[in-house]
Amino acid sequence: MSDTPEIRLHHVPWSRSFRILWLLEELGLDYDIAWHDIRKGDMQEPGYKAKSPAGRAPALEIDDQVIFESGAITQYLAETFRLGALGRPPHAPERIAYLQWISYAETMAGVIEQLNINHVFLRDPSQASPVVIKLNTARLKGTLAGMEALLGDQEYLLPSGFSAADTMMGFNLFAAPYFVKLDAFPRLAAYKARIEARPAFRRAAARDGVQTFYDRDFYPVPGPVDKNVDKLKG
Ligand SMILES: N[C@@H](CCC(=O)N[C@@H](CS)C(=O)NCC(=O)O)C(=O)O
Repeated sequence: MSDTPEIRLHHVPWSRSFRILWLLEELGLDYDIAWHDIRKGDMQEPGYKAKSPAGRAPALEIDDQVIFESGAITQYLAETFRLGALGRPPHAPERIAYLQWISYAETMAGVIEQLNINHVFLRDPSQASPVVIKLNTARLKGTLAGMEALLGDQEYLLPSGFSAADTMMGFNLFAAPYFVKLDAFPRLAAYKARIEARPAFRRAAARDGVQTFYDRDFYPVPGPVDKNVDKLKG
């Protein structure tokens, strides 16, 4: 790789690719952005699928390599450019927690994706499933509660301080409050304010612009729905 790599981020505004936008800003790397519109389906074209086989964002072009999956991109960038500061190397005391949080962000994002599909994507809202919404809202609450408990009094996800595990959460904590209010999670609310105050986060947010994906501030669970869903919450 060259000393100043050519970097292009394939990005959907305020989506999971925000994780990488923010990380690139934390790393102080130069990059350009290929913007994609999730509603237009351009990521399903064969040209893009050669970069990201599932037709998803992010994908990152770096010199002659292409990487897909935000967790893999996050680990690669942190390890390649600032392992000590933003990554946690093998055998480091926080290595396991670091890897866990990177994957946990995707567990939570998968639930958010279900809520996005049901509340926002469907052109015909009558096709939305109240049962799926109720179930996934409960599951999102569960992942937030787990994070609140593990965060404890720490400023960031790892006791020693900020890392690329935190940049993985940037999208999640942007999207989650549209479905679950953070009032019941004071540590998470403070953590969200803390990450949003970071200069690199603010630069990434400014580059992304005003979000236009959600057309209201909060999407409640429609009711009433089948009581049996409570048994499935998991
Ligand atoms: N596990 C993947 C998921 C990426 C993903 O699903 N991104 C969404 C945006 S948040 C996407 O591109 N969706 C396009 C689609 O579903 O058609 C990652 O973390 O990179």
